[in-house]
Amino acid sequence: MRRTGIVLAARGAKVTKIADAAETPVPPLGLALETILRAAKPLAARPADRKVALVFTEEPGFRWLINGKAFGEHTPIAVGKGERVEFTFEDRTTMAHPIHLHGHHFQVVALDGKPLAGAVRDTVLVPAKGRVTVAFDADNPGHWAIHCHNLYHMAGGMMASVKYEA
Ligand SMILES: [Cu+2]
Repeated sequence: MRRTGIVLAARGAKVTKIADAAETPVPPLGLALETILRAAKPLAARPADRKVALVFTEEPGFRWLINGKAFGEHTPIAVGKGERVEFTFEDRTTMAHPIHLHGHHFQVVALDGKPLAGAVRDTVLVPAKGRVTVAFDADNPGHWAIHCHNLYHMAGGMMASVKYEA
C-alpha cells in the first residue's frame, strides 16, 4: 500500500527517507479514536431543543451536497438563541468529511447512533457511510458557516450556514 503524508520537524532535525510503501495496509481513518475520547469539560446535561439532520451526498460534476443542495442553494439552518441544538451528520458519500462549524464548539454525543459524552471540538471527521451527532448551545448569535474542511469539497458546494439573532 502506497503512503502519503507530511513530516513536521524542528529546524536542524534529521529527517530520514521514508519508504513509499507501508509495511502494513491500514483502512481509512474511522471513528475508533472518537469512541474513546471523553470531554474534559462536557456541555451541561440538557435535552436537545432542536435536532437537525444534515445528509451528505455527491453528484456527478464534483458536486458535494448538504441535504441535496450545494452552497448558494440553501436557506440557512434556523436555530433559536439559547437552544441546545443537535446536528446529525450522515455521510452517504464514498469519502470522509471533516465538518467544521464556525462560531461554536460542539460536543460529539453519538457515533453511528450510539450515545456517548465525547470530545468537545469545532471540527469532526464524518467517515464515509458514517453518522456523527454533535450538540452545541446556540449562544453566539450570527450567521455562521458550516462546511467540509476539505477545501476542494467546500469549493464543490459542501457548505451551508446556521443563522439566529440576538
Ligand atoms: Cu468533504
